[in-house]
Amino acid sequence: MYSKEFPKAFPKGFLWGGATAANQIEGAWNVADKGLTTAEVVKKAKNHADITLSSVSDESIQEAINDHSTKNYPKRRGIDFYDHYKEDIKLFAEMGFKAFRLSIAWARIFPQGDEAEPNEAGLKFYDDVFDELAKYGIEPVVTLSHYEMPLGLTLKQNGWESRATIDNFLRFTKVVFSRYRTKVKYWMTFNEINAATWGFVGTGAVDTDKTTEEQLQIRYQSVHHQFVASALAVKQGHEINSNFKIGSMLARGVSYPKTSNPVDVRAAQVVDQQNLFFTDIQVRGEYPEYMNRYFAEHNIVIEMNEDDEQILKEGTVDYLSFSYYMSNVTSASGKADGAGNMILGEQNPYLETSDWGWQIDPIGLRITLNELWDRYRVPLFVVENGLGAHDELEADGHVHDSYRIDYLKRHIEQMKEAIEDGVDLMGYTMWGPIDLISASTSEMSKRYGFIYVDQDDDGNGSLKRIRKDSFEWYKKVLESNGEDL
Ligand code: BGP
Repeated sequence: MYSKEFPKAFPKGFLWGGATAANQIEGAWNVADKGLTTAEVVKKAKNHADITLSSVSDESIQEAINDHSTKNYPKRRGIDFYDHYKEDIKLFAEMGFKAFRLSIAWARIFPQGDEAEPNEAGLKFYDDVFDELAKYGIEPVVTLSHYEMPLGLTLKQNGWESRATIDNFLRFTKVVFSRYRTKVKYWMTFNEINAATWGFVGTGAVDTDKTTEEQLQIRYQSVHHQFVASALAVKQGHEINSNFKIGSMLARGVSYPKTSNPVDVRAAQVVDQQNLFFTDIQVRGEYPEYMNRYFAEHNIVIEMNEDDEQILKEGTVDYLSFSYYMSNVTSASGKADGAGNMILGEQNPYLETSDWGWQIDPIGLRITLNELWDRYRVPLFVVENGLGAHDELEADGHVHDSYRIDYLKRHIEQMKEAIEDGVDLMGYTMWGPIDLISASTSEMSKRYGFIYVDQDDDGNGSLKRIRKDSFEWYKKVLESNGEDL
């Protein structure tokens, strides 16, 4: 007879909380000697169709450098977390956060990316933030590079296209690992590392004047440099503090075939492999075979140093974190035009969509968790998930966001199912606990938060923080460790 117990609840110490990124919340873009970042030269766009993530050119960067407005470049103002962090962290503590994911803006520490000495004022800011979190027993979960790098490195060496950027990054990581050695335990290297295949936002490399084939070459070469940098950072971090937990971060969505026709099933498998390629390297420590054929068929040649393969083997991550917003549908004949999604995929007739057309699929999260656990057998961490919506501040002074509660509740239920399936899940930091600037469109009106921020798309508003209905709901969820949904 075979009968074993299985977990029936979220584990003790589960890292409940919320996630943000420096360039979407901090503001203070030119304060305390901070340098300009790649995120701060990407213009405001009204919707996804308006932007392709590779749309930055040499000319538009020059234009951005000369234009000091935060109206055209909202990521320069964020929600002014820089001056509101105490108030914001207090609100997170009130909800009972166990963890808060944030990123360090590399350009606060090395303004141009390659100075001889780090910028003390930048380091001090994060000291203050971590100390404030510690007051409430909230664990910081730190992303070392979240969709940005010092613009100086783009201007000088086209970002991650250059191998030299690995050394720049490792000097930055050494400084922050050492400085925050006792304040931060959980780290991750690159946010949504697969974003490198979308262009500038991930690579910091300008490639708009290139052919599609040349772009692929630049993007895969850039991400190879990130793989090496990530692996070396994992090793470096463990040498500085062997208790550090350093993870990878992937934008993940399960890929469904449009029909049971094997050609569709195969097409979905290819999309999946293109996605899992990144974690295959960061978790398993080597390039997967299926990419050799892909590279050959697209004339991509990855330049590697002799010891790169060894570095990748030795620098595998402690845990795998990922963002989950949606699933994808793929067919052999269809057009992956992004109809139902952020970047790719076709519409799924069984799913509802968000105000921005992202397909809502809680069961897909359970499937994803099971798949990732089966494939990798390392602890998993959901570090982004949430609903971007148009919220209304109503006459009674409140935001009644029952749709957000519904979205999060259904995803948390499926996480619990996955835990009962046997998945080792460390935590859940939903995306944007406080309203922030959208990564893709730079809108303020695409809101994810439990906390409303009084600011419009042009930057008008008092920046006042207001608790939404979901605030009280999440508090209850955390108090009950995920039991009371
Ligand atoms: C992820 C990014 C985040 C983020 C989120 C929501 O891809 O890691 O930075 O913002 O998506 O996307 P958006 O802001 O475009 O709604």
